[in-house]
Amino acid sequence: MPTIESPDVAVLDRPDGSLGELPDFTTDTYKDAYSRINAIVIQGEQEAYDNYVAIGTLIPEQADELLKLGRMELKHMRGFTACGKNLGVTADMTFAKEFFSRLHGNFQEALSEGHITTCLFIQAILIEAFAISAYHVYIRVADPFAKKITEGVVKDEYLHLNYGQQWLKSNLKNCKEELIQANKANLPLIRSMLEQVSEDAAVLYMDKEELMEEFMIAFQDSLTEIGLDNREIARMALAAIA
Ligand code: PL3
Ligand code: FE2
Ligand code: FE2
Repeated sequence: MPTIESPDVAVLDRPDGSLGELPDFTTDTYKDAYSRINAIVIQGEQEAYDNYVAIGTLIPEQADELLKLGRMELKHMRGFTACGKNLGVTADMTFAKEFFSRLHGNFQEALSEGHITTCLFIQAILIEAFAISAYHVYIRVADPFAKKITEGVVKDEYLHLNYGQQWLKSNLKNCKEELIQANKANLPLIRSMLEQVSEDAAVLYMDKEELMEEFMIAFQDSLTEIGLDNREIARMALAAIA
C-alpha cells in the first residue's frame, strides 16, 4: 500500500483542505467494484430519462420541459458508459437492474395511479439528491477522465433537483400529505441502496459515512427549499432509520 509520503503517490485536495490519495484504477479489485458502480449509474441515468418522460404524461403542459431534462440524462448515461470503457470495465447491468428494482416498482405504481407528487419526489428529489451526493464524493477520487465527465453531469443534476423542488413548492398545500407518505415508503429504500453500494464504493475510496452525510445534506436542503419547516424535515429524515 503506497503511503502519502511516497513520492509517486497521486494526491488531491479535499474540500476540507486535507490531502487524499487516489486509488489504483488499473487493479482487478478496482475494476470489479467499478463494474457494478458504473452499471448503477448507467441504469440510474437510463431510468431517470424514462421517469422524466413518464412524468410528462402526467403534466402534459410540462412535457417539453421534462423531455429536455430527460435528454440530459441520456447524455449522462453516454458519459458514464465512456468512463467504464476508458477503464476497460464491462458494466454489470443485471446487478444494476436489480439494484433499482424496488424503487422502480414504487415509481411505476405511483405513475399508474397518476400520483405526480410521488413520482416527482422519487425521481427529482430522492434520486437526484442521491446522484448529486454520490457524484460529489466520487469526483474527489475519480480518474481524470471520469472526473471531468462527472463534474459536467453534476451541474445538470442540480437543474433536475431544482425542477422537482419548484413544482413541489408551488403545490405544497395540496401535496404535503402525499409527500410525507412517499417519503416513508421510499427513503428507507435509498438508505438500503446506500448500504448495498457501500462495499464497492469503499474500493473506489468513497467513504460510506461521507456518502450518507452528503446525501442527508442534499436531501434536507431540498426539503427546506420546498418549504417544509425544521420539525417536518426532522420527521421525514427519521424515516431513513425507522
Ligand atoms: C439521475 O440524474 C441520476 C441517477 C443515478 C443515481 C445513481 C446514484 C449512484 C450511487 C453510486 C455511486 C456513484 C459513483 C459514480 C461512479 C461513476
Ligand atoms: Fe443524470
Ligand atoms: Fe438527473
